[in-house]
Amino acid sequence: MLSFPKDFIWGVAASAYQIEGAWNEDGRGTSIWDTFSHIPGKVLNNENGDVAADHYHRWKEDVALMSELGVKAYRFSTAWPRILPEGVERVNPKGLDFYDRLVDELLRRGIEPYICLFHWDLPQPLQDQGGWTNRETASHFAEYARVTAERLGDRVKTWFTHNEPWVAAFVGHLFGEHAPGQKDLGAAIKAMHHLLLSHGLAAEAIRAAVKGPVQIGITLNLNPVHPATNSKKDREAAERVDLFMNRIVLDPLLKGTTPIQDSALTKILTARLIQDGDLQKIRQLDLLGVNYYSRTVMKHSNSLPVVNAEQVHPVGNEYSGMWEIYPEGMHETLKMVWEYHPTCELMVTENGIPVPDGVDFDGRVRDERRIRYLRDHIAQVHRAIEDGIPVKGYFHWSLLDNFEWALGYGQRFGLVHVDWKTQKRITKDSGRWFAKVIQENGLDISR
Ligand code: GCO
Repeated sequence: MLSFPKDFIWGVAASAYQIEGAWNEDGRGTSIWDTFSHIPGKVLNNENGDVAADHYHRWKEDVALMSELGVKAYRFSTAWPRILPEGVERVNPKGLDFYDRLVDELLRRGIEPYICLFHWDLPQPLQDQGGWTNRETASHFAEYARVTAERLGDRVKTWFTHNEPWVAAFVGHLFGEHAPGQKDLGAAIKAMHHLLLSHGLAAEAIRAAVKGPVQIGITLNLNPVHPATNSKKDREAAERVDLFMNRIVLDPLLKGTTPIQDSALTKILTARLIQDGDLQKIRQLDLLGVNYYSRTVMKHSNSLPVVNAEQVHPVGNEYSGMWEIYPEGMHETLKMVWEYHPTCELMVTENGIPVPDGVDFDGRVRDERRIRYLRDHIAQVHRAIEDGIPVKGYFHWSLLDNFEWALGYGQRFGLVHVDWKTQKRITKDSGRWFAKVIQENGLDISR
């Protein structure tokens, strides 16, 4: 049995746009993901989050499901457009009321609420003013943080400002595959900096709004970047990608520096972007959330500007619907971050696998692949703790099957199956398996 520390936190994670639905109900404003997903061709099968898992109406049933699993914590995001429909000024009371009821029900069930303020659903009116490429949005985010923390901060003690700001910046502004769907390196670099700056401004706003102790965190998509071969060209390509995927967020948050002024091109793009004092503001972190899914293997190529690298997919390994299965990368990532700059506690805030689960004749969902993925990755978390790395918790992605952004509903991540026609929930075998791990606070690797 691999036993975990007695205060280790076992949780599940989700995000507003991916599960809530009720996209235009009770005063919610439009987000950039409503706009983007309503444009034909942007999301597989033209699916969108209008209804999603209807969590906005089924939240009490979903909290009961968490309680049945024995989950100790729930990391969820609040929807900025539900709380401030125009992004600024006017507060929508029904939006705050929804999260107020959710927090109370979680606490009643003995489940600790962990709030993430931004999981990509920027209010459309702010996008109309330039969105994250506009420095003003960072200040508007701090105002949203203040309003939300003032209402919920008496009961919520851990606040993540952002979920994967790198994805919001680069997948949304350079690759164009996420909202707002831009394909502009300069826009992506501006968005990256303003997202990080907004983290610092929001940290100050939350500390001012919450009486008593509060933890400020951010969750980052981090993964080991390996060269396809041991050639100098491939090793240098991997180093460039590591800079643009991992160091571009870790340096500012953990060191108060930035690597994006190292290259001639980005030096031009960042001139006048990073103002005096910005990097000190960004460097405010009590807890770093690591979202780990897989590794990235890169070879030298001229296909991508600046990084001059191309991803390769090693043959012979197991793959899910979206990436390579690489459990040891969990340990490698946690070790990399801790050794990088050992300053703050770590949590695994997302880890999971998309599997096209089906319901068997007897009504069970026999998702053995997810159980194997969970077992192998949780064992790597245990290995990191054994190495003295302060990993304080593990949040599985996700409680429910949900809207997987540009891939729609085909990629199922839940411990609980959702029938998209009836909204019926069925706890999968992996859910019961995870419940046993929580109950035993340990992993029986023989199972
Ligand atoms: C992310 C996001 C989640 C995803 C999950 C599966 O990490 O991309 O935080 O919203 O749905 O990771 O891709």
